[in-house]
Amino acid sequence: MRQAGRSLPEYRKLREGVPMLEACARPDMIVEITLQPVRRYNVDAAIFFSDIMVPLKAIGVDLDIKPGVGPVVAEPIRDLAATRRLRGLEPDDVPYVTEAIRELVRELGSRPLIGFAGGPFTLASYLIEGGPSRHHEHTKALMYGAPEVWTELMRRLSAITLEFLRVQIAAGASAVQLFDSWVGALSAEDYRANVLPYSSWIFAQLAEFDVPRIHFGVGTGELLGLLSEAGADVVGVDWRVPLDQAARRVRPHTALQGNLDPAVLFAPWSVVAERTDDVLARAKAAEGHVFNLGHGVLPTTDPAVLERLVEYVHTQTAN
Ligand code: 1CP
Repeated sequence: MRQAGRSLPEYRKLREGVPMLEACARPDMIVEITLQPVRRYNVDAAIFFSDIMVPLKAIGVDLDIKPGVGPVVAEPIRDLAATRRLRGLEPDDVPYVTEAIRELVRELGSRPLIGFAGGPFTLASYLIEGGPSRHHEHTKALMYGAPEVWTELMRRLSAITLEFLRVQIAAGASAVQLFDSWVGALSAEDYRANVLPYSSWIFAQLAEFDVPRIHFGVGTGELLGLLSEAGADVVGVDWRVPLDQAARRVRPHTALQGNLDPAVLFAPWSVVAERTDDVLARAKAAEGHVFNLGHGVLPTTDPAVLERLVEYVHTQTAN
């Protein structure tokens, strides 16, 4: 999840004076930051250090990732002309991704590396709104009011996302996650009509590779069935829906990922342990489970608690 390493002092030290997007374009930094949480927490998989905005920056979109804010786009995209200026992504646009992943695969040995990309709705929201948004009002205005622009934007973003994932798979990533983080802002009907066709296309194109595909969004209790219908092997669940209920909402043979509330890590350890037991117990109803938080690690989380959590999950799940 985003910011897994940000709670670490060694991460903050390494990032001192290096802007986020610069760190994402330097293979040495990508490798080191990806490995930091693996070393510290002994997690079973590494998540590639990058950001969902990296491929958009790589094709020339004028954007920055501002500390304490997130992605900010200089000229929001709201018409057909601006949409048509979004060109396709080529592997040569992101040579640092290929280089870093090859090196990481060597360093990680048998431990899997999870690659990722942003989902089309979430990327569209940043481009249309110009930055993080609570209500996604400009995005919805365009989706409802200018369907030809929406379609063109979703097509182009889906192609960019697919290529970004392909580059990561080609370099050796062993699983991929599509973060359509903000689709929970949509009703099931709007999701089905305006986003599902594009996510389905991305997952269908990925089927030719032998890598598990994970699909995640926040606040998607009402959309879990559709997120699995898009073609994912694993659906990520935030903390709002218990995993036994989530298991009934996804298609058969779909595994679940999640779903401890990241804020629970601030409660006394007895509560963390109890909630973790509850997640693990409910996950038995699912056809496969990847233990995780329900969203990103909060930056002020105590690394010692995360360390203890990973150890606890390992003990509780050891046969
Ligand atoms: O810890 C890691 O190494 C994980 C790598 C990672 C991932 C998987 C980062 C680094 N970003 C992401 C994905 C990402 N980026 C998502 C999808 C996952 C999620 O829902 O959390 C999203 C929505 C973004 C966009 C983004 N980038 C935001 C959110 C802004 C908002 O709208 O609320 C923010 C704050 C960023 C910056 C960012 N990306 C990653 C880090 C470590 C940071 C913090 C920047 C910094 O430390 O300077």
